[in-house]
Amino acid sequence: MVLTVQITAEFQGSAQERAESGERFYLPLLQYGFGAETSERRIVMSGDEDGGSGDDGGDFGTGVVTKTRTKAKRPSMYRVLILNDDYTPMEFVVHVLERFFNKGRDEATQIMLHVHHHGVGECGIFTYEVAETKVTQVMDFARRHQHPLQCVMEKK
Ligand code: TYC
Repeated sequence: MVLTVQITAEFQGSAQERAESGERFYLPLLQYGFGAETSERRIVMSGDEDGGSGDDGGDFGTGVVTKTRTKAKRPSMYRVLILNDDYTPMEFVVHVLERFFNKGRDEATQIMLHVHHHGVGECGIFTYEVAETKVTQVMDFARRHQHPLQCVMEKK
């Protein structure tokens, strides 16, 4: 059976809002993705070309299909911070910043000195799972080396 699908389109919102929303509308064999010019409110399907005398028993197959909207949300971001203490060697902190946060020696040294003078400093900003992994890695590494270095995360 051949289905002719006619889309009656109407859309509210700017092109940017539409693109950012990740709007997608699926029909069998048809997909309207980002930036598509149409977003349906109502679908009219006219039935098989032979006028309805086929397998559908004369039903022309007119129907309304409801829309599936996929909202693409940006993930929340988390700051990973290290805290100052009186015992962890400066060189160890620089090494942590190089090893777990991919800092070069100069930037790692600047961050370490910032923490040393101000009490807290930012190692990087990550999604929840990545931030959690970094915190765990740093805390494990510090404990294994018997340093009291503390690493925490906070929502941005
Ligand atoms: N204050 C520590 C010292 O004087 C150095 C240090 C810097 C420790 C940064 C922790 O996150 C830290 N040895």
